[in-house]
Amino acid sequence: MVQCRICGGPVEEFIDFGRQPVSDSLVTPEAAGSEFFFRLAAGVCTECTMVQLIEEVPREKMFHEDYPYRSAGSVVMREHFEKYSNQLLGSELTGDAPFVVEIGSNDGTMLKTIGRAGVRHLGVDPSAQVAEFAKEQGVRVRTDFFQEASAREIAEADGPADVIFSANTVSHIAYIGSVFRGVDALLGPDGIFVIEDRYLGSIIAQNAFDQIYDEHFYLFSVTSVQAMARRYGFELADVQPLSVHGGSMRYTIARPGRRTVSAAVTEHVEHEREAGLARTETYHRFAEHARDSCRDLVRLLTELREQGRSVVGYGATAKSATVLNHCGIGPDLVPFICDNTPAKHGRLAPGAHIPVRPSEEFSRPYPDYALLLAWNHAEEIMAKEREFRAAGGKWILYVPDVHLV
Ligand code: DWN
Ligand code: SAH
Ligand code: ZN
Repeated sequence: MVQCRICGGPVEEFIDFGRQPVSDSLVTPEAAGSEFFFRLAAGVCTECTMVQLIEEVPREKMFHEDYPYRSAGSVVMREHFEKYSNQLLGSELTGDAPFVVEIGSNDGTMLKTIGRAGVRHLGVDPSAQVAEFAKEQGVRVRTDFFQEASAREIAEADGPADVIFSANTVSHIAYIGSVFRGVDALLGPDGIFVIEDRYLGSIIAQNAFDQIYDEHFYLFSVTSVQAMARRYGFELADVQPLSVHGGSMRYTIARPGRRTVSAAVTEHVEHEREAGLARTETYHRFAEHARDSCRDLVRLLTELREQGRSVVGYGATAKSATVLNHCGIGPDLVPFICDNTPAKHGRLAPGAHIPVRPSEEFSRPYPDYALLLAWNHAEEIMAKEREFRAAGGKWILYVPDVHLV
C-alpha cells in the first residue's frame, strides 16, 4: 500500500492508465523513439482524502527549458488573472511597500498587471523559456523551483511577502512539505497563501479523467486542502469556486487565527462528504466511467474513419496525452491537432505522435469533425470557430461523456 505524501495514511489505488509519456513533452519527429514513459495511476488517501499519483515523475523531466505551456493562450485565462490581480491590488496589497510572490508565474500573465501598478513582485518558475517571456514583459522572475531553500533566499532578499499566489502549480509539486516550509519562511504574519487549482469535485462530477496526468500529482478538494494546511501549521480560511479549467477552486490559506474562517469552508467540506469524495467507491465508479468513455470515443472515431469522414484534434493539451495514449488514438484516427501555441507547432503529441499544426490550418478546409481536446475552453473556442459549425462541422467532446455538439 502506498503512503500518502501529505499525512502518511494508506493510499488506495483506483485508476491505472498504464504506460504514459510526459504530457507536455511534445517531441520532434527525430526524437519520437526516445520518450520517457512511466506508470500513470492515481489513488485516494483513506485518511485525508488527498487524491495523488502513485508514481512521481522527476520534476526535471516535466519542467525545463522547453516547457511549452503559455497561460496567455486563452483570452478567458488572461481576463481571469487580470481580474484577480486587480482584486489583490485593492485589498491585500494596499499596505506600505506591499510584496507579492507567484509560484508558477509561467509567462507573467498574472504578475504583469501587478508590476504595471508599481507593486513589488517576484515570479518563481523553473521553465527558462517561458520565464524569459515573462521578463520581456517587465515581470521580475527568479528562474527556479519554489521550495524551502529558494524561499528562504527570497525572504532574505525581499521578504516578507503579503501574498503568495499560485495557480495550477502547487498541485504539480509532489514535494509539498518543502513548499509549505518555504511559505512559512517567506509569508508575513498576516499574509495569505492563495492556491487556485482544478477542483476534484468538478473532475468527479464531469468524469474528467484526462485531468489525471504526470504534472497533476495532486487533485485538490476543500477537505484535502484543509487537512494539508493543518498538517503544515496553517489554516484554510476561505474557498471560492471558479469556472475556469472546467471547474476550479481558490483556496485562501493563512496562519492560524490570523483570518476569520469563512462558513464557505465548512459548507464545502459538508458538501464533499455528501458527494462521496471520502468514499472509495466514488473513485472506482469514476474509473469505470473513464473506461466507458475511452471505448465510446474509439468506437466513434473508427466509425467516422470507415465512413471516410475527416477528423482533426483541437487543442494540443497536456491532458490529451492521457486520452490519446490510454485510448490508443493515433494519426490513423486523428491525422493532426490544431493549436495556437507556436512552441508546439511542428512537434508530435507525446506518445500518440499526432502532428501539431497552427490553428490557421483548421479552416483549410474545415474537417467534418473536430475532437475538442481543450474541452475546458469550449465556450471560448466554439465562439472563435463558430464558422466551423456554420459550415456543418461537428465538435466531438468526451467530457462528461462522448457526445457531438
Ligand atoms: O494545469 C495546467 C494547465 C494550467 O495548463 C498545466 N498542467 C499545463 C496546462 O494544461 P493543458 O495543456 O491541459 O491546459 P489548457 O489551457 O487546457 O491547454 C489549452 C491548449 O489549447 C493550449 O495548448 C492552447 C490551445 N488553445 C488553442 O489552440 N486555441 C487554447 C485556446 C483557448 C484556443 O483558443
Ligand atoms: N500559473 C500558470 C501556469 C501553470 S502551468 C497558469 O495557471 O496558467 C504550471 C507551471 O508551474 C509551469 O510554468 C511550471 O514551470 C511551474 N512549476 C512547476 N514546478 C514549480 C515549482 N516548484 N516552483 C515554481 N514553478 C513551478
Ligand atoms: Zn493523507
